[in-house]
Amino acid sequence: MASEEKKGKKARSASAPAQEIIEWGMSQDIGTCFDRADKMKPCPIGHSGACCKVCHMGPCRFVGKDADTMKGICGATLATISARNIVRMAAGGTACHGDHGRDMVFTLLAVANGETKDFQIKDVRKLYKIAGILDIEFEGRPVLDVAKDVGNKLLEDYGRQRGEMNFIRRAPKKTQERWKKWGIVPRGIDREVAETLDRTTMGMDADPDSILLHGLRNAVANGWGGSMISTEVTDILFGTPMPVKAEASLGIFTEDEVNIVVHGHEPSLAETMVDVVAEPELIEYAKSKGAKGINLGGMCCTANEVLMRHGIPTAGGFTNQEPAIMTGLIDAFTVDIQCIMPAIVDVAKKFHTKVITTAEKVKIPGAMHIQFDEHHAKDIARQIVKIAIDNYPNRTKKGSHVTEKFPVVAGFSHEYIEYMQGGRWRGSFRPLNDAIMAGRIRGVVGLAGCDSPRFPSTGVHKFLATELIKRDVLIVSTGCSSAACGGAGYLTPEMALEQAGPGLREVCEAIGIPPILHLGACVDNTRILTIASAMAEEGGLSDEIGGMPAVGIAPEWITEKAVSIGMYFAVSGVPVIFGGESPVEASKEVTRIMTEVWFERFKGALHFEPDPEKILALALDYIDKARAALKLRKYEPGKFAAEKVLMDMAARREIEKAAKPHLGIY
Ligand code: NFS
Ligand code: SF4
Repeated sequence: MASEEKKGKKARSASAPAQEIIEWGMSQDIGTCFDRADKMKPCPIGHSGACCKVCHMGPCRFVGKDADTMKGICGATLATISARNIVRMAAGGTACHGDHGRDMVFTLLAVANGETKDFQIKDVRKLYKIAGILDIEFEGRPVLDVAKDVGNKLLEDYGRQRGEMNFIRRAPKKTQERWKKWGIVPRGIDREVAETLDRTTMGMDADPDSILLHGLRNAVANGWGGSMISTEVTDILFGTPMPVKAEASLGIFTEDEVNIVVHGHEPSLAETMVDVVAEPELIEYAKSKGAKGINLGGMCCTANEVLMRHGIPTAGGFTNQEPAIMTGLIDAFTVDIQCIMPAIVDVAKKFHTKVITTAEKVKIPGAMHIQFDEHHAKDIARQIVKIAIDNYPNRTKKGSHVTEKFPVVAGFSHEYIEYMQGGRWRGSFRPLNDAIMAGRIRGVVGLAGCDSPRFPSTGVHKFLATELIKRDVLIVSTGCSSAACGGAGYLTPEMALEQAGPGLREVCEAIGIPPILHLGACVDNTRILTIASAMAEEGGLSDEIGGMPAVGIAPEWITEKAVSIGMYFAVSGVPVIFGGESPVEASKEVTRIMTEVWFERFKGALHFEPDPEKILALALDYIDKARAALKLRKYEPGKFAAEKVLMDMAARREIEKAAKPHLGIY
């Protein structure tokens, strides 16, 4: 071990506050995922997709120079088992996002059926928009009746055995035709997940192309199913996001307030916490224990949900969860579902922090469990806040308290992006398309996915974010990538002035937006799908999602959800590049199918590329080739074609003044 590492100085995170806390932790012998990542080297056979363990004759390991020609005990080839492995990962991801969406629908139905008073329909316009897409009559009907029909219709997407999922119709016609041609329009979310597991067990589908095609069907069931349902129903219940100012970093916690973290993915409990921490009785109770007030902070995608809608500060993404507790300032660390490291309980034991699990399907030995129930949401949230307040006087051990934090602007929904390009009455995607056609904006990158302890975490996000905007690429970001960009100070409009290329800067200044638009949680990647569909419909670029000068990048991905997301973007027509080593590295055949064959069929692909410089080059190459294929002006920095002047804020306000008071943003 190098002496720097011994002293705990090895770069773990590209975020200075996180690095400071992690170093302090190492000096105190408090281990984190970073230390465990050093010790736990991945098995190279499984890591590269060359191990099959779907039956107990194995695991069969395809190693050595004849790996390409060897067979498992059942006769399966390396390509077969490698394809099976990756689509099984994608099935896990679709199940996660699907279940999350299902829970949101149950909450919507609880509201519609009058079973809870703790939630309402906050965005009726969005409800009507979705009702319209689902062919549900809404005019003149009671809102809750419409909500009930919407909820029940979306629930059908889970159990449908034959036919097509509802939101497939939102994709451009040409994109849908490609799915139909290859027989991969999903029927129901649960059915596609179950069939993935069925097809990939011993003695089932042995054709790698066929296995991977079903993997794509399973992925469509996520992107145009579970995740999209989650985004839309969450907007209906809690409001469609509009830009908000907030703060990011591990420096958001305060010494003189009760600090409560909401971590996970589902917004229901977190939304309720936002309400109850403002209740005067609870604030008084906090004061009675010596605190000045109550400070709520988010983590991972639950953070993104309440950041987008309420400006609740975010403490960051996946790798920040243990360091957050190491500040010594967290009185209650509340978790719901997904991406929760069981290790938080071990770190919490070294401080006074109470870890509280709240989901029936996520329990952690050593944590306190308080079951969330949407029928009694506020009572449960109050109970948790009281526990945190009671725990405030127990802070004894000093942690590593950092104070540096960064301003962020978040809250860019599909609807707001449309609105910002012309106001409520003239909103469209025309200005964005025009800016791309004119070469002001070279292309669009969706920067998404996790942050990983296997890199200096968040570092590749930061590198790509700055290098891309410098080259006039507009970034839309989600999930922990947004947390990484926020924690680096990149989510402000000023960033455009400082770092963006001349064309992108001009567009950002005219509209008043940052060059990196925070679109929300990982389920909100579906906002990118609907934005891309709207751009296709607007005209002037590609008439389908495929062929757009757009690329998806998940440079530090770690989860099965990320694999499912990567696949649904690929099959929707977006070339996707994942960082890190490839989980199908062992099979050239599977790698070829996922890049070349998928590109021929769907105009999308899923690459794995560990070198950040090469990720950047590959993304720009895809963008420039798409521009050339669309016969758009060749991108040259600082040189653009004349185009219609973008509507600025002042012009938009003029239109707004003339209009009726607006009920929503679309
Ligand atoms: Ni997405 Fe959000 Fe983060 Fe990765 Fe996990 S929190 S759902 S999976 S680690 S980006
Ligand atoms: Fe080996 Fe075939 Fe069993 Fe896989 S399914 S473990 S390749 S025998």
